[in-house]
Amino acid sequence: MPSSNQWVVRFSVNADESTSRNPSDNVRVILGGVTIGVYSNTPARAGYGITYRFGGATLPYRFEFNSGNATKDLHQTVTAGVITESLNVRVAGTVNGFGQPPSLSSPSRALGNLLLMEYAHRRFDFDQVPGVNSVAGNTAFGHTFANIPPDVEGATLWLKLTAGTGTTATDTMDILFTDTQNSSSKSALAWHRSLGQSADDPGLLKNTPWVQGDVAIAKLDLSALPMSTGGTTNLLPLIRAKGFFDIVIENDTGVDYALLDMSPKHGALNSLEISAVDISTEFGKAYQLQSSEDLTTWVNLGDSFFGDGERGVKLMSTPSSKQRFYRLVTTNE
Ligand SMILES: [Ca+2]
Ligand SMILES: [Ca+2]
Repeated sequence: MPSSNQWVVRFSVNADESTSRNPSDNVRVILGGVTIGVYSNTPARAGYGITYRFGGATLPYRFEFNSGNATKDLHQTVTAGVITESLNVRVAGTVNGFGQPPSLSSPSRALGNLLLMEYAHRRFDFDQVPGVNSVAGNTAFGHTFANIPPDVEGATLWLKLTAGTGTTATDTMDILFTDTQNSSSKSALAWHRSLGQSADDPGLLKNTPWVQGDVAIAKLDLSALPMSTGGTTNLLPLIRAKGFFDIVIENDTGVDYALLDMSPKHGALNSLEISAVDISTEFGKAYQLQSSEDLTTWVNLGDSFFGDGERGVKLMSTPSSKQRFYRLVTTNE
């Protein structure tokens, strides 16, 4: 892979759709030397979609197929891993579970003015939890993501939040577009939610009140932000037009980090696609591996081969990230 900072790999582990599905079968997925999950051949679901983010130039990967019934059938499959460059990830603060010392947030000048004039009159930084370690309560956190490209196609905002010691049940999150015209007015406000359930909001993070010690990760699609009244709102047109947006959390809730993931740049040069299927064969029989996108039309994958009586894993490159099914047929019965 080209040397790059941020990559996203997406792939799926699919269940065995043959008659011999065994719930004790599983696939252990190891990426970069770390087990990221063990995915069971659960009858209740067809598969698992997995997204994993990593940095650096290479990603060692290993799939361990574990089966309780090593018959000649297909077991689970790992299909169509797609790796895309995700250069447009910005992390504000540090992803460290509210580690100390605090990371500085950087509200724009206009947002800084607004925080002082219309919010809590004092602001706090990442990793500062109101009421904890001498951080004052009834204060506000603000950060501005600036210099957003005008052609951004999608944006997901991740925030890790924890409730401090004050009256957190009234705590809120706002997204604003505070510029010089709006620097002393909440007319810049574009979206507003209560973190937990409140009188006029079912709760962004919880459907019960947000209370001291609660920790949650908010994952917010900025093209479909959930509103308290139901439905969603799309802030992307405004984000494209303004080139920035502001986040405000108030007033007794701390923020570990804010991560903005703009649409990954998809491109053939920067993608790598792999599939792995788990097969078992009987000695001396001829087999042909086939794949299908619709379970109706099947095409041969590679040449037919003779079974050796062992279980094994076949790796192959695949032409697209579409859902794909696999089967193993015998050709000399
Ligand atoms: Ca409060
Ligand atoms: Ca942090």
